[in-house]
Amino acid sequence: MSRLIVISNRVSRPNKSGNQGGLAVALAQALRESRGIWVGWSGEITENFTGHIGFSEDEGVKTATIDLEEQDVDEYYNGYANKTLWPLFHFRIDLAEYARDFEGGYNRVNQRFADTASPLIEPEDIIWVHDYHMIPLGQMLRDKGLNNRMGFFLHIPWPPTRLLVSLPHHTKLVQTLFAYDVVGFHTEEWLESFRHYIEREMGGTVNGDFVTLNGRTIQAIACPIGINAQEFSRAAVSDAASSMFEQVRRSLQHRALIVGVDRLDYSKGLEERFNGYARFLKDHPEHHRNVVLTQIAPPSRGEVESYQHIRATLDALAGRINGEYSDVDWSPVRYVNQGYPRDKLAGIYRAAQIGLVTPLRDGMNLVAKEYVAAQDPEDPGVLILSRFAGAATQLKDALLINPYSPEEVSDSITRALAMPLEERKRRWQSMMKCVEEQDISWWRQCFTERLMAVQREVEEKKPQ
Ligand code: ADQ
Repeated sequence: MSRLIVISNRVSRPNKSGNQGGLAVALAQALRESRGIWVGWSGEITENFTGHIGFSEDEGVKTATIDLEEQDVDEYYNGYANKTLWPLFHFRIDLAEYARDFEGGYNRVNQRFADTASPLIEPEDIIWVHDYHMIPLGQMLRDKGLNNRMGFFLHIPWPPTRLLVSLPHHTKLVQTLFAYDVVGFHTEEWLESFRHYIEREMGGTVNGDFVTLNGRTIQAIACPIGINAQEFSRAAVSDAASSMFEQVRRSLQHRALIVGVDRLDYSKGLEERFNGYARFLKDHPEHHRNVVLTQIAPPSRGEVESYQHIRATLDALAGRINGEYSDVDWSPVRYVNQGYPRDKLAGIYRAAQIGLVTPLRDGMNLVAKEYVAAQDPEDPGVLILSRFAGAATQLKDALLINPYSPEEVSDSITRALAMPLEERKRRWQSMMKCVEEQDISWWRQCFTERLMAVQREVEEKKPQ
């Protein structure tokens, strides 16, 4: 069996902290089941880049990390990745910043990762590169003479062609994806946008899963990421989860809990969620004192101005809603800026009658799946989900809404609060089936089996 080499921006250990992005959570689980190495940035800053590789092994996951210089982090991570690509790929060209330094830093750091990873890679290894931080890495590894099977997975949306063309040198960046053998997206919609760009903007051709550009053919596929559903369901009834469940329920004094859990990011539709909830309170005085919205939102990417801005906006909104509607013994919003360990988080999800997930764009959204997995089968809560999350293509029995509409958010809360047990169960069972069947192992196999097949085809041709 070939080793799996995973390369992604950050290498982190999900069990050690409660505050992890979905990619980190998913990859640790995937790597634990393989004998691979995870290569990435340590998260540390060094004064002068030396290329020194720090090796370690933790809970069966081998890691190889490098430290980056402050300028690298500014230009590559805060800059090109999070000020340019993230907003653009989430359809927010109004927030995207285009600076030559960012692009230079992005390429320089990707070259550093290529220099770090290449000596660790053996000919039979399968290389799996992750996300928008690392798009050109595959091409850089090829330039070093690596002939391995190589795949790339994009965890965020692929934007419509008309938006992507606003990126300076967009063709140059997209061209580098053709160094991989398989390129994966979460949904057909993102895949469709990619194909559209290749055909219309670059003059390439599409034939089923095969996409050809300048004589090079790759496979582009849709393969939705899942969670470790069994483990998460188990976590939801663990001691830690149960005591969290009790603590939350006690504090609610029989009020219904609506829960939101997101990194503090403008793509998650938090402002729209708060506005929708305010609309619900305005339209439904009969529900005052009966509900509480707990929004858990650990800050992320605080170096980036648009994130400071969303934080200030939400602070003000939470304060305004509470100021307007609170009574001496009831506040409609609990706004929490911290992360929780996964078992406690599972207990919070289980205590909530409604999971409110309203991203304006989201590659997939794992919170929606975690909420489903944490429910009590005998008394499940209702998932309200933005139709603009990749997860909406799978979780069709959620209450699917347009998060830009405060009325739809408000109406869906009213509907969820009144939903009969039988309907809740029916919807939950259908969603849970999907969450269990298309889980994290299914996702990994979906992608790596394609990658293995590429090698077989090459090998089969050799004897001729
Ligand atoms: P994210 O944008 O980080 O991931 P998401 O998929 O929702 O979004 O994953 C967030 C993860 O962080 C979840 O596992 C959640 O439990 C955890 N988390 C969030 N807040 C937390 C808190 N307060 N305490 C503890 N844990 C918390 C990116 C893409 C998504 C895609 C994933 C995976 O933006 O669209 O689903 O990658 O591909």
